[in-house]
Amino acid sequence: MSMMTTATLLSAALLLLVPGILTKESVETSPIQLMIVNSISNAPNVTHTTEIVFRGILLGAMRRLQETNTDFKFTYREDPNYGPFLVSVNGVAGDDAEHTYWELLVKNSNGVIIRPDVGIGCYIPNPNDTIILKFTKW
Ligand code: B12
Repeated sequence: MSMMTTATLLSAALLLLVPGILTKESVETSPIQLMIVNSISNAPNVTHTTEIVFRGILLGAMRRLQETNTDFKFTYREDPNYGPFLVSVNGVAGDDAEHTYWELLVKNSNGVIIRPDVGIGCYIPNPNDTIILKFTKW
């Protein structure tokens, strides 16, 4: 087979593959839980299920949940160095004067709770993680 024919065949094969890789239908999602805890008011915890794409960031899963569930709303502000800082969940906002904030914790599928060392824009949940957004004091 000539070099030319091989190159033509390869490009044809690529053209066939690329749309399959890029279409939205091929994006697989995994479930994660999002638990909202208010350790200050002691309001009952609320847990939602949402979806994460492969290696997707937590902020993406939170946006997906906000779009589909009217019981979940959040706001964030953009920090020049660290990116999105979670300011409020369902109207409850952290306040510097009162030393309150939304802490980000993660309970993995083995039940171990960690405190990620990055925020909602950088954290990449694992499938079946429970993300805990905990209103607390610093
Ligand atoms: C104090 C502090 C906090 C305080 C800030 C309160 C306040 N108003 O002062 C509180 C307790 C709220 C906090 C929270 C968190 N923090 Co903090 N925090 C710090 C710390 C120790 C000092 C920041 C500071 O005062 N700098 C000096 C001032 C003058 O500069 P500044 O730019 O104005 O500082 C602001 C930002 O740093 C911002 N900020 C603080 N933490 C975070 C985290 C994220 C993700 C963002 C976007 C912004 C942000 O708040 C500061 C005051 O407005 C730094 C570590 C360090 N030594 O720098 C970590 C640090 C910035 N925090 C960090 C983290 C991970 C968090 C949390 C995500 C922890 C968690 N798992 O919950 C949460 C944020 C959750 C959310 N709601 O989005 C990481 C960020 C790393 C990264 N690349 O994302 C750092 C670097 C520590 C670390 N683990 O390495 N934090």
